[in-house]
Amino acid sequence: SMAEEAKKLAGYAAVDNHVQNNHVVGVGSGSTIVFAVDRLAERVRQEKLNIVCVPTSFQARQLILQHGLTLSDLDRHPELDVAIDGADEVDEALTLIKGGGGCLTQEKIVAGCAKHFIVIADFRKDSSVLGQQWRKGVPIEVIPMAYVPVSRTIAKRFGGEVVLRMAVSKAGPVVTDNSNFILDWKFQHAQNWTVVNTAIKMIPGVVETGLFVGMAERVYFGMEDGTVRIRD
Ligand code: DER
Repeated sequence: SMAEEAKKLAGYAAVDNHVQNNHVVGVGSGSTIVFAVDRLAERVRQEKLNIVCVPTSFQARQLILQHGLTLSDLDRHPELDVAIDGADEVDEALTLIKGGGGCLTQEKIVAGCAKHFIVIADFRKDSSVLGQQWRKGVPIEVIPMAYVPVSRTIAKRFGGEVVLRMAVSKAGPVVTDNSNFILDWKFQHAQNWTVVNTAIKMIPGVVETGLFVGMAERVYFGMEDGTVRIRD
């Protein structure tokens, strides 16, 4: 489909422009990153690159292993050369909503350990303000025993509606790679995301938010016309 082709364009551009020999590479989660990992494995084979990969989820770990790439971790490599990951939506200031796939916590940790955090996305994620196209709200990872008070506090302080993310192929709520729950905060209008992100993180029981503020260095958008648009 057009969106799949656009994901491939973005993934290839990011890997070709930012991964070099002897690099430690953070590998994101979701569907767009699959194209980036395909390209990474192709370049490793063709150019005999010596790189190691740090995953951001069980899914990313499987991708790394399935592609025969070298798996590593933050114990061995607490500082990465580059992290590449997708996003659910990007605004003009490069603030991201992430967590559509429920992997936001390890994604943010790995992104924060990288010298360069590079985002790859198809044209559907390219917004001027958050909420314009992504309608599922901001994912927030919470400690399970606290999800009700955290939900109430967010709704009371910031408005909108907060919903516990329920699993599709499992009875009950989604359980993250870190054994936590996910809340989706359907905000009503754009906010000062720096202030809101900090305020939500301070609520006891909140593990992490899907608001990536001031973290992305550059975003590669694959476009409908086969071009790649760069925002940085
Ligand atoms: O859940 C996540 O954080 C993913 O990285 C998401 O932001 C992008 O997933 P996609 O590439 O499948 O749209």
